[in-house]
Amino acid sequence: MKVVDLRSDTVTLPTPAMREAMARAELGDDVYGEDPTVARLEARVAETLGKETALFFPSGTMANQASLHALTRPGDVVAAPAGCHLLKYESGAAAALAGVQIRELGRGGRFDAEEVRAALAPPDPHFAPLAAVAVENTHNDAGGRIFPFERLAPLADLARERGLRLHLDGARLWNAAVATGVEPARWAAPFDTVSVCLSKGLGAPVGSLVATSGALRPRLLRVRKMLGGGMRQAGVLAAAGLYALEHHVDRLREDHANAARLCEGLAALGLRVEAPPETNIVMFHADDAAALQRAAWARGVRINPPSGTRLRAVTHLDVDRAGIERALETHASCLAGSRARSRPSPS
Ligand code: TLP
Repeated sequence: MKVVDLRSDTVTLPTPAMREAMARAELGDDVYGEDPTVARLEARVAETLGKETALFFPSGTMANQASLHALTRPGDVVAAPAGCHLLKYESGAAAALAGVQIRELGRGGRFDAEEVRAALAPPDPHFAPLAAVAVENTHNDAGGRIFPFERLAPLADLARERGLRLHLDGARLWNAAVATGVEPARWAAPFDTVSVCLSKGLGAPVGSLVATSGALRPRLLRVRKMLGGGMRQAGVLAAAGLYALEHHVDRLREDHANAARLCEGLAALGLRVEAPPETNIVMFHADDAAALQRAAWARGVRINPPSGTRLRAVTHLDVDRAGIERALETHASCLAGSRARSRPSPS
């Protein structure tokens, strides 16, 4: 039985053509700056995001944390959307490594310049200064929600006025770009650092980049080395990323269509879906979420382990429309089974 794995878009396996590109990659030692394939990937991502340079990292977490490190000093405050990956899913790294405090703003992945202004501390030694603002686009915990494009210009104005640095966690920026038709470079423009992932919807096995200015590159390079992220013949991985950028960006719209179908089907089964997905993540609720997740798993359909009644399903390259239909049939039969069991037996 083929497993339908909807836990995350991180679970994709490299396709045969991607493996082929990896096998053929020209290599060198990237800590010496000598891997030509890494150099090509960095140049390609810098150009796509409209930045002077980009730096290859082993993970999105390291890319985010190195960016925070480069933009702040210990004791600073970073404003970021409530439920942001930086705070919720990076194991306390912002506090432990950059030594910053994260102040959560807004709801559902969104906030605006006025909320940032209200978070500015008066120039008084009692208060930690707000040094940077982070946006997450798309926002994972808010169900792949897209940050409103029109809120970026006021944020950039405020950042200029108050000397704030701006970081974008763009792990799924490609999804936002495909869903809105707004080019990645336009999304990236106001930010000092932009982290993007190759190992989510794009289907590469490993890899993230931080796109930034030439001035910030040496600092990021040093932090990457401190964190143990200097990789040697990393061109083998960069080749997968180059392949993914060439072949797997436009198809993200299929994942978005599959997420919409999944949402509609789950709602038809009587499950509460939080909102119609804007990209590839569906957040939904079941009374006994843990039991539903376990029962579906036993039938070969995997969704993320629940938090309370909340469940997450993410569509991606390795699940086609037939897989989505199977996930829906499986959920229907699991729910029918649990309803039958909870019916009082005739005495
Ligand atoms: N997200 C993972 C888990 O860590 C929750 C997932 O399955 O969605 N930024 C965002 C917005 C992310 O969603 C993730 C991964 C990262 C950064 C970190 O990327 P990695 O896993 O490469 O460290």
